[in-house]
Amino acid sequence: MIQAIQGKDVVYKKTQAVTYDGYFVDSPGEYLENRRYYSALLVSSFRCDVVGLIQDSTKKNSVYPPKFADMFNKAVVGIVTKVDLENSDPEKAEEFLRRAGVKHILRTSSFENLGIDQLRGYLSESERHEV
Ligand SMILES: Nc1nc2c(ncn2[C@@H]2O[C@H](COP(=O)(O)OP(=O)(O)OP(=O)(O)O)[C@@H](O)[C@H]2O)c(=O)[nH]1
Ligand SMILES: [Mg+2]
Repeated sequence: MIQAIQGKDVVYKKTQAVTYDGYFVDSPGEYLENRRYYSALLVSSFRCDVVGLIQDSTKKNSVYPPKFADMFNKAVVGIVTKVDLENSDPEKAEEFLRRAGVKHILRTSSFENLGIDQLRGYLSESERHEV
């Protein structure tokens, strides 16, 4: 996703730790799976303008607990991914994100370049977004 937003070639690279790429801070998905790591996510987001919560639209479940978004006390955007796949269920993905307290949600595919311009546009206006 970060590669696609920056117009780079999309190549698979597992996020092993909290990393930086341009204006982006990336965190391993595992940090969401264990509540002990929530504090690491909070600290990592401290100087960010926007937090993006990613929801894979092919998944039957979600790692986000109710109102997870409120923890950050800043603008949060919900990013539904992999809408290019046949088994994609964007409605369900949006439901998970809304339950997590996300109000603004975009449907995307990094592979097919869907929703990426909209996401880039949202992020470039991020200073004007309300919490
Ligand atoms: N079909 C499809 N597959 C995608 C898309 N974006 C990513 N993938 C694939 O999904 C898998 C996981 O993608 P990542 O972007 O690494 O996911 P992540 O959430 O960063 O995962 P971690 O780094 O492990 O936390 C990889 O095999 C990607 O190639 C997409 O838009 N469409
Ligand atoms: Mg990653």
